[in-house]
Amino acid sequence: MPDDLRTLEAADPVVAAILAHESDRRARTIDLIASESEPSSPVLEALGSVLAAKTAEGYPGRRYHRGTEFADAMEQLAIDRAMALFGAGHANVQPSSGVNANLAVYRALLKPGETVLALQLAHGGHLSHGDPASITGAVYRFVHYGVRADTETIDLDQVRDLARAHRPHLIVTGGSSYPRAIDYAAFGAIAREVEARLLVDMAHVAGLVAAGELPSPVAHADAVTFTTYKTMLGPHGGVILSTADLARRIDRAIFPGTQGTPDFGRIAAKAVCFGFAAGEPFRGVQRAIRANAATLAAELARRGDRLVSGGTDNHLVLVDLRSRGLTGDVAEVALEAAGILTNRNVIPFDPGTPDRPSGLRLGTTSSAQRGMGAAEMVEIASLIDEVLRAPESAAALRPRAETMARRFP
Ligand code: DSN
Repeated sequence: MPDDLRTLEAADPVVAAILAHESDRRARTIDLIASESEPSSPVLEALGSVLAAKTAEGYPGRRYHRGTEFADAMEQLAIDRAMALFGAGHANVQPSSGVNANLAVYRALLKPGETVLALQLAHGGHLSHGDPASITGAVYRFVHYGVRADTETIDLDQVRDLARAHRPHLIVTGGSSYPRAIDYAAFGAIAREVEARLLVDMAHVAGLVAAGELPSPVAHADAVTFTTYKTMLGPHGGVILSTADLARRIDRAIFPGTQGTPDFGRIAAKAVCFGFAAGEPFRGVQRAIRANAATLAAELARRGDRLVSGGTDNHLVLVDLRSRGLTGDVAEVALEAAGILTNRNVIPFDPGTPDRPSGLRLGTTSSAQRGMGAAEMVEIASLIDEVLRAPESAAALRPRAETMARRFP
């Protein structure tokens, strides 16, 4: 390759320009998307490293291609770090996403058509927990539990009643928009009573669990899935933890069951992520994520917003916009015009639709990583309040958000 084509900027200035714009967009905006984090340089370096070019189906020591000694070393390192971090009997670090991780657990533990009991999407679950729009809902028979109407927290009595009535093969808990801590011990007891397996999807809260900020599900569940790009602060991708006796079934469900060759750049970046997650700086970020969420929730509530479940135990806040006469789609567009990124979200018992829901989901991972604290959460709550009072004038507030964002590069 000619020397002048060895850098991206020289080889493809169009792509380089889009990437430069994306970096600038991040620098100018305040990111409250609960499923995002800021990519660190070591994670990005590992992600785009030479290992990204390696093809090797199988597992360390059991590959279908040659030249795999360093791919093996990297995958084993990631596995060992993940097992140590969470105290798990087994880890599979190959899932390309959280959905793939869940799909593989279903494939490992269920036959098509078998019954699964899971948290419904609008009550905080996830599409891959048997939503009719997901392949998971087409292949398995899902029954859904929800939250109580009065507390908007998981109704454990309903979970127990449905488990006794339907005798599911698998019970699933966790999800994408549940702002409260989950009683994993209670789920473990219900699963044992009806002789079901238990899967905990901790995609959103894995970093808080790793840091000891939230209780761990590992001792109570047969399998635990999570993604590495939310509170874990790592690359896009998924992970499955399980008990040691399920190791072979889980591994075979990923390869050859549902995936081919893994992305070893991603596995290298996951190893970096797990290494970082074992240290004090990571725990400091996780404490800040929770503290920021608590402050943001309190400030919004003080300004009259109704929060689903009344607040938060984790990194996310779910705002019921009905008292403001708004829907989530209108709010997220107005907030983006003001330089604040969020996402519309269904809420429990939502009269709206996924495209026009009653809720707005906010998360504090990026803000904590960037060093924002209580004072910034007060200012952000004030900005959100002003935007939602007059969405049509949102763009006028953009300089305030941008000035704050630039103070925390
Ligand atoms: N599950 C989606 C979310 O929570 O936003 C993407 O990770």
